[in-house]
Amino acid sequence: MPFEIIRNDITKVHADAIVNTANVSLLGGGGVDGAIHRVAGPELLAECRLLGGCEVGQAKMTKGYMLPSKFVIHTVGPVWNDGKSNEEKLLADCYKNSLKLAKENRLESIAFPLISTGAFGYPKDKALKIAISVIGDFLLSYEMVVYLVVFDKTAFMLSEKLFSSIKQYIDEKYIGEFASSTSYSSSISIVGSALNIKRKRNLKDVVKHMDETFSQMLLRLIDEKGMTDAETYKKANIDRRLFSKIRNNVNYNPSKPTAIAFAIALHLNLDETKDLLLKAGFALSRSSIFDIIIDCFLNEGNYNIFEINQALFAFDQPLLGQ
Ligand code: AR6
Repeated sequence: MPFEIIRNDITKVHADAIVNTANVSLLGGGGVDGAIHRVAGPELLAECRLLGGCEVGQAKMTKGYMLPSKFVIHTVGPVWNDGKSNEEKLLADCYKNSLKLAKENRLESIAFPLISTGAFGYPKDKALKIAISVIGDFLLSYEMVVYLVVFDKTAFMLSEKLFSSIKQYIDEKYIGEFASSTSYSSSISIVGSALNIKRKRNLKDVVKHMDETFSQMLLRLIDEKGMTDAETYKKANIDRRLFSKIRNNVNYNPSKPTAIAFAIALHLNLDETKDLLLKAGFALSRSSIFDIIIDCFLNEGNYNIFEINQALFAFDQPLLGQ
């Protein structure tokens, strides 16, 4: 998956580069900075001394020494004051400049911590939104694997308002394990009743495309929507190689999150999403939190896969994409 949110200690992440939340001196500190220097060893500090510090929002690169990552990209986040002191732009610059350095050095993967959200006090939900938006934009035009590594509990991941509106949606829709089969390969009748939404599609169209496989339907929809392959797999958070497998194998069987990711990329409505899922043998169910969150976003017409993944992560659900 090109963009992944993971829960881990960033010093343990195997990526071409990990990003350090440094300070302007680049001579070490606490938090991520302290952890990285401890694992990398004294040679890292020796190289940092040669860099002459770093301005807020900028980024500089060193080797990774004893770390599992080859490189460390040091960036300096803004200290949170009141939100009116250019913090947002400076934080976005940290992500942009780190990604730019990674691109210039042809790195294939990079792992970010949530910059500024520790000692520098940036509110985590706001910081996460900026991270997701900058990384998401970058991945629409460049191929790289980007990890966002979070360390602690996940409730902070969403603003209180978004979290409670999704929670309320789940509470209203969820019908419990006992009420229906949660099987992802449920039959058509479950698809029809699962979310109790009226079907809106042309019967002629349905009959005409009855024999299509998942791959055929996907490729047809891409054409019909006037999208390119690259646009589609990027918006689906799907790796180019996986996409070409699907394109080249008429009988390809995707996982459920992959199939939904394409539905999101193609801006399908709920019925169209169900049709596409059915081609892969899946359905949406009211006894699956994952399915209800997807339904919630489709209902809102929010097709930003990174925001959907942020919500799925916050509710401990699998993410969309590969
Ligand atoms: N792996 C992943 N995330 C971590 C780890 C870890 N090992 N440790 C902490 N976090 P911070 P800042 C999370 O304080 O706010 C240093 O002294 C942590 O929970 O590292 O940009 C520097 O020298 C938080 O969400 O960075 C600077 O002076 C996030 O990483 C100053 O702190 C960032 O926390 C930079 O402060």
